[in-house]
Amino acid sequence: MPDIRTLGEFIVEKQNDFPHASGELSSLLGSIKLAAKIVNREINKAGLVDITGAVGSENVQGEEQQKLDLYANDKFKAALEARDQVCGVASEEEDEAVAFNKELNRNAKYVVLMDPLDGSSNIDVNVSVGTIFSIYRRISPKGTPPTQEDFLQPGHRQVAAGYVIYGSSTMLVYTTGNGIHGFTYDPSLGVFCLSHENMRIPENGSIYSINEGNYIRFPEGVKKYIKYCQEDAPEDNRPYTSRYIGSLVSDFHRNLLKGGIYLYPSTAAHPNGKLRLLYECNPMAFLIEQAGGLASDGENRIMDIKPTELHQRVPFFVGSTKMVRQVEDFLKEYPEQQ
Ligand code: AHM
Ligand code: MG
Repeated sequence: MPDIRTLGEFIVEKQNDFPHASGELSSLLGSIKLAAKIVNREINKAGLVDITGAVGSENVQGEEQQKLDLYANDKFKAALEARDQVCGVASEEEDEAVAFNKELNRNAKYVVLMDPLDGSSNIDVNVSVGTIFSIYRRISPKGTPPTQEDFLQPGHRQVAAGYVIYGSSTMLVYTTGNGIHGFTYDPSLGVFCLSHENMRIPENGSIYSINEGNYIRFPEGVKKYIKYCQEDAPEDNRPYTSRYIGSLVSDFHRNLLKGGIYLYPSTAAHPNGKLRLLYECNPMAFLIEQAGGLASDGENRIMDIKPTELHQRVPFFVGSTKMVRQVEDFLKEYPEQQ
């Protein structure tokens, strides 16, 4: 028998590292694992059944929702509610945070923020998409419905975070603050198997990932950084390679393994950046820091930003430490005229 360690076993093993762990977080992660399998099954069928394509409604940010977005949202919500460890969720697909009403849920200590299917416009063209999640301990007292305060916590208070990448293989990557671990799904067994224990991002990399179509309206510092990436400087591995999938989880995952930087600065269409602080940037920031990298809004550490709104957007620069620092330096050197 090969020595397979499943995600379930690994979570329990790690739980034993915390002397007073009650198993609630393990059970919560178990519900994410279950929903991921269900969504994975549906994504694999995309194109076979009439489930892809826009459903015709728009979400709170005016973006067209895809059918699978809604499907993933429902499945993750249902799985989180069923295990009674979560009192409420906030989701990219929901205008307001959702409180779970069952008494057991009202007595639960965690809230979850998630983007159930990020990059979903890629599904119709068979490109990888992902689920992103972020877990906090609630601030409001148990037994009451969760409040805004529970959802608007800075990223450094996260208890756990992770993503599922539905790619050429499906993987679940998570952290509880003790390193970041990746599990590859074996569909024949129906289990996630430990494949990437304690991932570390190289301190420097040679991949930059940005939607260069928006170049004209990038801040001056970002334009200068892109030119720097393209310069011929073989001693520094430049010119760097440009790689952009347009699916945050996939771009992040590649750069994590190979070393690189993902950038989503302010643009004409998105003056505050496009990505959402609470359920896209913060979880990725927690993961990258656990892997030895950095996440910044160009000036501040992402996880130190005090959120003011559920669907707040921020400029996002994430990846290898040296590369993120370099962008920050360019932004400092070329400040925007107000
Ligand atoms: P979404 O949450 O509506 O799917 O948008 C987030 C996605 C990210 O996955 C991706 O990195 C980015 O939007 C791509 O944006 P753009 O098409 O503007 O380059
Ligand atoms: Mg998204």
